[in-house]
Amino acid sequence: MNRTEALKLVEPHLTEHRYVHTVGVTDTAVELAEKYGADRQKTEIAAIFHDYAKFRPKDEMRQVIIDQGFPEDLLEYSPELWHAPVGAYLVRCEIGIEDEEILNAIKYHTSGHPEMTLMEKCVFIADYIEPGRSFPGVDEVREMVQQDLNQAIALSLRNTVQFLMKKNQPVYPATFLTYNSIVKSLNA
Ligand code: DGI
Ligand code: FE
Ligand code: FE
Repeated sequence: MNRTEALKLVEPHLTEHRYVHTVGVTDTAVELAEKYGADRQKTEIAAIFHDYAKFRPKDEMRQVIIDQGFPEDLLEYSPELWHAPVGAYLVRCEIGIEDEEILNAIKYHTSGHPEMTLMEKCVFIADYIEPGRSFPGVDEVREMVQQDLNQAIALSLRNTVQFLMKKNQPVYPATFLTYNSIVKSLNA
């Protein structure tokens, strides 16, 4: 599947705004894959499908999480977290992508996880810094990603945790575990 074919498959599942975001994530992730040496084609496909399930009804996502045996603690946290694992599942069933690395990059694109591969990191941080994003702190992360991919991820996670805390929202434990793992590796 090439870029054009993949974009055609994802487009009907997204709003126009989210489609533009997806193209931004894809271009950014591919640039990072080339810079840091991740597989270009796989990174591109993962980025194109990363938000595939973003607009599925909550009830459908909840059911997939239960039926597929995904961690049920997800259901106690923001539904914003659900589209990542559910997306990986649906991309396998509906698009036929079987590559585990691609599916994992989709599955973990929101919280990350403590042992992210290079490709997962490229998709994760591209989602945060693509050109359409304009929240406080994003430029600092854009600059950092040119120097050090892990530092950039640590910064983005710090921002996300602070953002959630300021809004009095709970933080999903995997987000903390990802943050801890990256910060420990920086200090090692
Ligand atoms: O799907 P996108 O908007 O492109 O980006 P995303 O998949 O990173 O989702 C971001 C949303 O998820 C944002 O509303 C904050 C929320 N989120 C991210 N990490 C956590 C979280 N919500 C909770 N409750 N806990 C988290 O750890
Ligand atoms: Fe997302
Ligand atoms: Fe996204």
